Amino acid sequence: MLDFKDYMSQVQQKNLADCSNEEIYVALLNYTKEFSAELPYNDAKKKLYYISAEFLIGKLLSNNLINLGLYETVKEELAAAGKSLAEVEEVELEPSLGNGGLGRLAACFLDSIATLNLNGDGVGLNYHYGLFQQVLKNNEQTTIPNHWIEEQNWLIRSERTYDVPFAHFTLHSTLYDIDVPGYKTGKKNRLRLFDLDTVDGAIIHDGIQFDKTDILKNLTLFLYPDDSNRQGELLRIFQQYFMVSNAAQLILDEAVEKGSNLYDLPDYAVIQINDTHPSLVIPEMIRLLQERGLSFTDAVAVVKRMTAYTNHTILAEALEKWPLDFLEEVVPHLVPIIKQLDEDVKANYKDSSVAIIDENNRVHMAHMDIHYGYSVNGVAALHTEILKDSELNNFYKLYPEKFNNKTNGITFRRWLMHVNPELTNLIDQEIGRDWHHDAELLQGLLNVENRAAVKERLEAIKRDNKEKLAKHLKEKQGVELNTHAIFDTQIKRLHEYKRQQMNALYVVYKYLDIKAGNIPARPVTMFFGGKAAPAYTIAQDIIHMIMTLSEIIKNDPAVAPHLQVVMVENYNVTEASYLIPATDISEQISLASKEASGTGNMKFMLNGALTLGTSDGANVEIHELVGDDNIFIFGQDSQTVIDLYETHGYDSYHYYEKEGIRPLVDFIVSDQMRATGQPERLERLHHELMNKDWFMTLLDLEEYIQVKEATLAAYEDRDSWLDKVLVNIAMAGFFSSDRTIAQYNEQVWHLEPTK
Ligand code: 26Q
Repeated sequence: MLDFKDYMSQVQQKNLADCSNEEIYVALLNYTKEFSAELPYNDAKKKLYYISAEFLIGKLLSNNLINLGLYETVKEELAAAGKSLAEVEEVELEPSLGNGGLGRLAACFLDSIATLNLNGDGVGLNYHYGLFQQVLKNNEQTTIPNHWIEEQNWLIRSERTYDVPFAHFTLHSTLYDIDVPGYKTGKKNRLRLFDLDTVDGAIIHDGIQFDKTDILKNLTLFLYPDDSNRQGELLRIFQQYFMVSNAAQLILDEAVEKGSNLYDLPDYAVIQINDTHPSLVIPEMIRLLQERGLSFTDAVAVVKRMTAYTNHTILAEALEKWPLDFLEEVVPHLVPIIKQLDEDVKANYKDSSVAIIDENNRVHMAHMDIHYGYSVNGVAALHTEILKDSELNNFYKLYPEKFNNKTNGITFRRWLMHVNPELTNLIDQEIGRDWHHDAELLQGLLNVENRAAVKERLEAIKRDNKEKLAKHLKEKQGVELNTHAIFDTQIKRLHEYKRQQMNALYVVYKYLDIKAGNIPARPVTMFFGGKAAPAYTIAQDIIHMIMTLSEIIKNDPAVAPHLQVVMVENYNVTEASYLIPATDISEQISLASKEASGTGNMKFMLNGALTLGTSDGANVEIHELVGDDNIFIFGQDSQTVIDLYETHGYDSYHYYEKEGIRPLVDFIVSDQMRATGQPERLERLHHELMNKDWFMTLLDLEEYIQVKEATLAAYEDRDSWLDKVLVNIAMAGFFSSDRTIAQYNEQVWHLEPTK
């Protein structure tokens, strides 16, 4: 294939220097697609189907160029023509086909599966609108639809179509593919997204409202925002069944094409169920196998040998339990199968806590996965232990052999090479390039000969990345940053358990402290970014508190030079790629036991930020890897928290009454806050913290403030801080998703790499 410059002149008949960034983007998109089209698929007898309601792939241009080995050349050719690849990238719309961690994990996994030459595709839905766009107005979040499919895009329409039967009609699907090239492997896999041709954006009104009942027009219209409000549940079931019925038919067809007689299907296919959203694939696969001649018993046995389930949360309210009535209304043909599976369970196990259908006729999707799959995994060591010891203990006692841990990971192609090219170059210069294929080799950074010079470079690179972020945020939302400040960042979905409200209470502390005359050694800039589910009122209130504080501080000349609070609008993968490389302190402050893993924590570590966090999720493993001196840990541990829940032993009012806490919490409803913000929102949040505080913010607040102050002080010892930074980068190799995927393959999937 031609190189890009020649492709432009010969195929597109254009001179690069005369093209707009838009024209270059479209040309590069097509060039990349054509280049990738020539690669063979990974091919082996057995294939993985990673079924997920979300794939938060983010912009694809640069990552595809990196994986195809074209990045450097294209960048240089553009530069020679006076163009910037970074500016061209900005033209691409981000496909935000995920809510947060779970969706982004699926995207990192696809990259690693392809890179390890494993035959595995992602299977999901082609949402026409990704997660809503967040617009910040009057210190509040408003939402607008997030269209990402432009006329020229990454989707490749395939010929494949399936009939998907619902209670009152049958739908015909269309399948789109997106190529997933491995990193310099010369081969590829696919992300396979099912869609419906009749979907119609014209039904959207008033922001992101639409008629929830018009299935033909809305089925794949929107990705669901992780929502505590349960309206639209029926549509969610329509989506899930459409996804898994298509997936199951695809799996059967591909296996039969390769010679499966269906009894041996597990030799041809393995299904990874990404949380419970695709769990209906179990009864659907049983149904289809029966249709193709297998007995119920044989079909169940086949399915049991080919499905594996990943749990991503222990929050009870997030575990899907569908009322049997709903399933009856949408997919009545699955109900007898689910009832039979439930009866079989009840015949074997008297313990009602492991039933599939409970006494309220709710179908517990996770229970079906555990009984009828062969593997159950958590996503970090602590999380898996909690599943085994508490949340799923009754299942662990039945099937100890099914439980295993797969600590999450991130793809270093996107989260280091793409977002931080300068750091990538430094590492290449110091230890060579072998770490590109074996991330543990980053540990070589611990023994570099010219340590002092490397630390100086690390400092300079961080400064450059702060400048890039400053330029970006200036253009995007008009804020001016002081790049000499310490950058402290908390970016993730808004959730009470993630405790953005605790960080906001620190802001109150710092504000009052500066007002009292304690001027910090160096200015601090605190970044927040995250979307709140539209129906999650308290999360909206927390955004409001943060933005109100930000405004008060900005307008206070005594404080503004020392403290800045920035709420980054519409936090997504693209924003993350600016924020993470520029950050000094990574805020990972969830209530211990509640954050299954976290993956942002890994991205920050890899980019030389130090973690300020609780002993939760993968923070525990980061702590073990870097040691006490290179991380800032605070707060009650998971066992204490679990005990507090069990004994109802937490009383927020008791903590509220403490001398150091009450003034901070009461500041939320102070005259100053009321004058700038909305009293209703502020009062609700104040009331919640004082009287309920389900995620125990006040329990850890005092220690958090103390340790955060110590972290800021530690920054002032530049020499020692940069040693810590170096250790963090060097030890981050464990968190490569290549390691995670290698473990899934060795212990769960058993795929033969193609050579
Ligand atoms: C469920 C029902 C109806 C509508 C939406 C949902 C829904 C959607 C998304 C429920 C959950 C999610 C997302 C969960 C998630 O992102 N979990 C995160 O997974 C990461 C990857 O394993 C972990 O690192 C995080 O700790 C975990 O919170």
